Amino acid sequence: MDFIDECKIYLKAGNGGNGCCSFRREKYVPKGGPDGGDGGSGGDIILKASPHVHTLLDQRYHPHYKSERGRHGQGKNCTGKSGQDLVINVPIGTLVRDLQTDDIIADLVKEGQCVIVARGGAGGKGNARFATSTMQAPRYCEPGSPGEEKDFKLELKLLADVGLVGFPNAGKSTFISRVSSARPKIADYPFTTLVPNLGMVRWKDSDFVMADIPGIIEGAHKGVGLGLRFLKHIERTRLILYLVDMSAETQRDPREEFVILKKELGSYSERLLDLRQIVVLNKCDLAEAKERAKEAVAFIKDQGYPCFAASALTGEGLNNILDEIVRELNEGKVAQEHL
Ligand SMILES: Nc1nc2c(ncn2[C@@H]2O[C@H](COP(=O)(O)OP(=O)(O)OP(=O)(O)O)[C@@H](O)[C@H]2O)c(=O)[nH]1
Ligand SMILES: [Mg+2]
Repeated sequence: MDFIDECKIYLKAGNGGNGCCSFRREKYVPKGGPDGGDGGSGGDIILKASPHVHTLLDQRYHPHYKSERGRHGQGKNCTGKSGQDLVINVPIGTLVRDLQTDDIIADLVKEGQCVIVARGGAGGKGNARFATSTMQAPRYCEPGSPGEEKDFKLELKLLADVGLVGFPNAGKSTFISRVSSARPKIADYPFTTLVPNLGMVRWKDSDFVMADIPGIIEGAHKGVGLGLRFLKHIERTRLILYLVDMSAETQRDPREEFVILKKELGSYSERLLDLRQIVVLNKCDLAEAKERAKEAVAFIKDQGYPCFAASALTGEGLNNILDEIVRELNEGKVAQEHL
């Protein structure tokens, strides 16, 4: 399934129905009064955050939506039926922007959260409403008002607590599959992961959501590799977990790898570097990796980051990392409560 995280949509809410101009006509009632009913209102268009939708695929392929118009009023004081509202389900984490102004209209972050993005037009009044003591037989009625029509941009930013960041092939997908329910594709070549994966982690008494995103390489901020566009999916996380490949295969100095990752994140958004960050030196089941890890641990700890040598493949060292993640997430929560 394609993973679509941006799209444009055009919405047209239903027009209101027209009011009706009519007079009571009955045998033996020579001058029946006005009895034209009001038009019904047009349906609204509503965006709703649903846990059953995971991408903006539907909206990308069907970018036009219309809700039902209100029915016209009728004689005998019959009000027209209102048009039905149209509810469009979008993934949790969808940001709604006005396409013209780029203003944020809504950020749908909770299950079931709704926003009316286009209001249906009001129904017009029927002539019965215009009758007064001096004007007993009004021959006019109102047309319905038009429903709102607008273009929007939808942008999905996943909601996760922890984001995995690393070069391609560092073992991010292996890591998430080891600690969570996620089962992404894992393979021995770069750019195996092309779309983000979310995984639910249960560790001791805590639950949190982890996001695995495609790998990042030097120059990603200039579009090299898959670029940095997937970083938007970790913008809302509270903690970044860097995975650095310690195997000799990479032919890169792991310290340099870490510096490049940070630089790329910073060039996407300085704010990412304000998040809590933990570094995992991965593939330490390999003898050569263990050796290389010693120097790297010192270098990274010197810069003030918690750093762990581990193996996503064998599971070695993962318990300590999960403990640290939970500790940092809880500390973050406490800090927020005191703001
Ligand atoms: N020896 C060893 N191999 C590992 C470890 N973790 C991952 N690998 C291997 O490294 C390769 C890449 O793993 P992935 O989990 O697909 O890496 P990734 O970071 O998700 O890669 P991309 O999706 O391309 O960014 C696979 O062949 C894994 O089996 C580890 O701890 N030790
Ligand atoms: Mg992967």
